[in-house]
Amino acid sequence: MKIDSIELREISLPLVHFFETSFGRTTQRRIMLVRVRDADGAEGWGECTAGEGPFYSEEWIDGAWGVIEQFLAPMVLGREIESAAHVSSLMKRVRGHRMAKAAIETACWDLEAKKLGVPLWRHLGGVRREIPCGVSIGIQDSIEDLFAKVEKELAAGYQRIKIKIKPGWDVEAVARLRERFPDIRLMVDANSAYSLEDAPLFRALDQHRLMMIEQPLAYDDMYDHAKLQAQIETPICLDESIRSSDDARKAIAIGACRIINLKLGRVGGHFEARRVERVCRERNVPVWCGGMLESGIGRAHNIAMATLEGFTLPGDVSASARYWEEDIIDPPVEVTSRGTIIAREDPGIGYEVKRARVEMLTVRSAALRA
Ligand code: OSB
Ligand code: MG
Repeated sequence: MKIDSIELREISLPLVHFFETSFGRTTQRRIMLVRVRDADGAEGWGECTAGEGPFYSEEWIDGAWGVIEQFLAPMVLGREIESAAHVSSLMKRVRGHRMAKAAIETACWDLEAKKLGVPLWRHLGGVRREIPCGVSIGIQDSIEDLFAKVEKELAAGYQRIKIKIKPGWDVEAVARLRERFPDIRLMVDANSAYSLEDAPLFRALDQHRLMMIEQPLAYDDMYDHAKLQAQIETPICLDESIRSSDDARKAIAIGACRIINLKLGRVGGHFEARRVERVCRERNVPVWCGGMLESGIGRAHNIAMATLEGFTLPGDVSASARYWEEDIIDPPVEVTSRGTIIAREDPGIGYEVKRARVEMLTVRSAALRA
């Protein structure tokens, strides 16, 4: 394939409910979409998962926009590319900026699958058409608000509940939740809000039969996570710390985690995500699909990835309606009463991009050509 044009768009999309983590509260998403086109006019869509600010990781929307315009797009445009699996290697000279790379790379996969007339999930080698889903519930203003949220999601059928924690909203919230819902599959995500000195707090969490504790320590750490894992029973799941299949291999080898949250943007796209999945599968380490408050385009890519064999635990991929009044894809992502999403058989990402809606939401755009 040969990419003739890369179109960037920023859309502005308000969340139905604010989402709060240990690193901040989001009410309005700024989302960068990428559309790639080849000489035949075929197109593919990707979404950049960089946030509004450099708080989850170093990447953020304006940084990603700049690095794509100045460096990444010129490395891909006009080049004869064997397949979507080769797109990452073209951008290798740029260090980091994985979410920016993934936005382009995943768009190329959508384009390739559409040209082949196959659904992206099958093209990636997915084996499971129906994927198990959980929800990620942000930090709430009160425990009553948290109970109400959890009740609503359980009623909708979701298979596991993840709550965000931070100092001051942790053991107590978990203990109260566990008391109220003794049998649910429950886990917590700290987004790096603690240090090894907080080991006693994590030992206290051990009593509450959590499925896992996600990213308790620093975003760029593995060593301290290994020390913490040795002191607690509950499996540690790494999110922020795993940026590549090499990271996954090393983290597993030193005992820094027993589960991995896999996010397409964080590892640079589908090619590297498949490698992470393989490293984990070969070592019997379960993976699950993380979320970044994506619009339908990013969500559709997540669904495709989550059909791979190693994705054995419920992910943070949930219905469009939990995030948006109206999504930018048709149909919106829906979840069955069993708490699953069924991957679609239409070519590529399998959902139609609502062009008029995207146009209406666009706050800036750029058209890059070879
Ligand atoms: O750490 O998993 C995370 C959202 C933004 C940034 C980081 C994270 C999250 C979530 C939300 O947990 C998952 C989702 O529902 O999209
Ligand atoms: Mg996380």
